[in-house]
Amino acid sequence: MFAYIRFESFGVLVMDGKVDRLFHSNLVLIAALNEETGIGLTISEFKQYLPDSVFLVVDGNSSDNTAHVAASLGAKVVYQTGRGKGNALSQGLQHIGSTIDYVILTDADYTYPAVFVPKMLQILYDDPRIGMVCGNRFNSHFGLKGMADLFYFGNRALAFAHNMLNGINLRDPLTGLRVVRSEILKKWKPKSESFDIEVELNHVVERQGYHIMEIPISYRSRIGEKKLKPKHGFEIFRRMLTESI
Ligand SMILES: Nc1nc2c(ncn2[C@@H]2O[C@H](COP(=O)(O)OP(=O)(O)OP(=O)(O)O)[C@@H](O)[C@H]2O)c(=O)[nH]1
Ligand SMILES: [Mg+2]
Repeated sequence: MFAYIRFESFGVLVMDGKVDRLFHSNLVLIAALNEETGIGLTISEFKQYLPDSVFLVVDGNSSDNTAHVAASLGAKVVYQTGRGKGNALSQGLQHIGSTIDYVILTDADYTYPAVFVPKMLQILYDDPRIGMVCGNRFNSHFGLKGMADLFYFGNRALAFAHNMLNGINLRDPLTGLRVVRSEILKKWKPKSESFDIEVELNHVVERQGYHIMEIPISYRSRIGEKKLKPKHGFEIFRRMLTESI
């Protein structure tokens, strides 16, 4: 049935490279605004690798079928009361159940391949000093074809500013694929309402005394309309400044 089955010392079952829950439980948290074309592919793919996880979609009152598609695939859907990606994730954090050990953050646009998540979880199981594992899109292992030039250069400039201002040295500080210990998130009340949420999260993890680790990932072109606009770069930069004070 399975090509190989291996028991880790602390009770995690790895089957064909998929991490299955015995003693650990995961929540996949997705902010989604008008993502009816990407949300189904995203949830289906993550379910292949994390069959026992709880899926929570915070829908930004989409005018399309996003919520319906997510619910039809078994995700719990909550409707956002505010606006912005950060606001949506903040609302989602309030739904982390007491049994959840790890929270997986990803986008609803099918950009982040789920295949990397079991390895990211494994890193957290293995090293209690690491609080968050991030998927690094800017690496030599995988060609980065999924990002338009303007956003590539914007990302690189903001990564440089992040590392200079905040002393947190990350190749991809704005990545949307993250696996985080739930105890970190349960103590966090985000200030960020928008796309600055990732910058704030990097600081929260470090301030709580944990390290952040990055692993190389591949990145696909998004399905559906992009919500991030060049103007959001200023919000992200402002958050870097306020977090560095
Ligand atoms: N609930 C909610 N989700 C949002 C909002 N704005 C963006 N999102 C979601 O946040 C995620 C990230 O937005 P994206 O447009 O993918 O931004 P990005 O990942 O920086 O850019 P690309 O994926 O490269 O286009 C997506 O799943 C969006 O649907 C919002 O106001 N409310
Ligand atoms: Mg995206």
